[in-house]
Amino acid sequence: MPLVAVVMGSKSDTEAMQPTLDVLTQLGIDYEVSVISAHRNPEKVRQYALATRSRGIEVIIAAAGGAAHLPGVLASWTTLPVIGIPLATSELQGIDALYSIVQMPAGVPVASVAIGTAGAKNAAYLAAEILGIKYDKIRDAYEKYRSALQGDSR
Ligand code: RP5
Repeated sequence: MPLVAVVMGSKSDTEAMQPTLDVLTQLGIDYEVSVISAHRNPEKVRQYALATRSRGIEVIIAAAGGAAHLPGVLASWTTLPVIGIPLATSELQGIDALYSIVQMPAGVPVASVAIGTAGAKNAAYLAAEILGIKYDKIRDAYEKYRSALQGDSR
């Protein structure tokens, strides 16, 4: 059963999101992937978000470019943690998405990671940290990864 819901605003976001999926796979975290546009299909976003917890989802990773309202709208319909990834898909190269995601009004938080590949990977690592509180296997896998970083002399 998937623990992480990965949601993106457009099919065109797929390539940018691959690093997230790769890291989740490497850490042995089950996930599902959905493409739902917050502006083209807001009702679907609502229904999807409302059903996540009862389906066993524990963390939502939501990626969008441009005005990037998807993470915030998902967060408005659930109290599960939402991690937003600002994508560099517009003329503003993700600065717009970053500001949108990071500037949520008080009370409805969205955790924002960086623009680009580092952010896409970190969303998965952050999800692992959250899930690692409850799941020893995920914590072990993530801690192994972190230990390996110490020998990385780049
Ligand atoms: C956002 O706008 C999507 O996340 C994507 O990054 C960007 C362009 O997507 P389209 O709606 O043009 O497919 O909503």
